[in-house]
Amino acid sequence: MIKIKASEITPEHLYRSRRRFMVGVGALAASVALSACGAEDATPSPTTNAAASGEGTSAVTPASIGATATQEPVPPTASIQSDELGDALTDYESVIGYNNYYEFTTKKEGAAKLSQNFQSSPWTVEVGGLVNKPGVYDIDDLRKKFTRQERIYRLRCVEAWSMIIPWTGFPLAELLKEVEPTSKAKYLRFETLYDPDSMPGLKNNSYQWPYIEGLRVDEAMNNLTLLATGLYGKDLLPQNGAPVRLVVPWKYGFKSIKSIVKIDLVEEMPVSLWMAAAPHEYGFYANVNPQVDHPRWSQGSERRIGELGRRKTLMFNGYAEEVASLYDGMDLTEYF
Ligand SMILES: Nc1nc2c(c(=O)[nH]1)N[C@H]1C(S)=C(S)[C@@H](COP(=O)(O)O)O[C@H]1N2
Ligand SMILES: [Mo]
Repeated sequence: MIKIKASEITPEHLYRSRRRFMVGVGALAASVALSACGAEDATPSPTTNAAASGEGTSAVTPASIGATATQEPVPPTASIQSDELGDALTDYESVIGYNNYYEFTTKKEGAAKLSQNFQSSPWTVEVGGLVNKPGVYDIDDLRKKFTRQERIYRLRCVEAWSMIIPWTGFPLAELLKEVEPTSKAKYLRFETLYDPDSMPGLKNNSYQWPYIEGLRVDEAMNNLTLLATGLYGKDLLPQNGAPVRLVVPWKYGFKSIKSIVKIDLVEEMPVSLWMAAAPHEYGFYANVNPQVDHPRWSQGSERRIGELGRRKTLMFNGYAEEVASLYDGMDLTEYF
């Protein structure tokens, strides 16, 4: 089937408008149906479906969000189906069916099935270290406390494939303001759940578990940096990092750590799982950069899931305007 570019069917002012903030009314069913329509034969087939989450898909009103806030705000109406550069959303089935989640498996089409009984509730996130107000947050309290927004972001995996995903979540900066990092805090260290009983991939001893990631405090404070609790207007499914994961759209996908149980403010640069596994291949920064190739492959282009052919990879994944100044004066070949 011939793919009609979203830019051809979406009014200029809509798809050109910068980031979209939404509060929670819209036509979920229409949006998902239309997106699924755009699915291509080349996309991998999912091994599970949304019904597995047990979440309803009915529209939520702003009032009901204020009341319980346990359900995701619904995604934008069917007229918004692209990111701010006009790229069409990746279809839902691919987003939930083609995943990297090594705690379950290294096979992208296997993560959905192997994680389908993963218990993401009850769940707490411990925030501590160099902060004035450490706390243990229940996931339901996080959802109530911080107004969730929709952010349509490009996800660029270091393996040179990419997707466009409509996340729901809140800026990490809001949580940081709450815990008040001290002046000594320079980095954040994130940790994924370590549960060998439910995560069969933890038997893979090529990696040092738990999965760890890190950000500099100023990167974490950037308005683009999101703690996501949903996508396509539904709660996250396990394979996408339920119940809460990081999304840092200008960095390679592996920085966007899933199923977070702990966030520590620290003085020293954390060593991530990938830095420990292959330090010459994966650095701390991992900013998307078409000029710095992976030792084993080019980062100059990427395969957008659902499309044939390749696209040019953009500096900072297209978010240079928002983030380039964070790295002023740094040699990005050295700090890769
Ligand atoms: N805990 C954990 N987080 C993780 C991973 C993982 O294996 N474990 N994979 C990363 C990689 S390599 C990518 S590309 C993204 C994929 O996110 P998605 O499956 O939701 O698209 O998650 C990242 N976060
Ligand atoms: Mo990735």
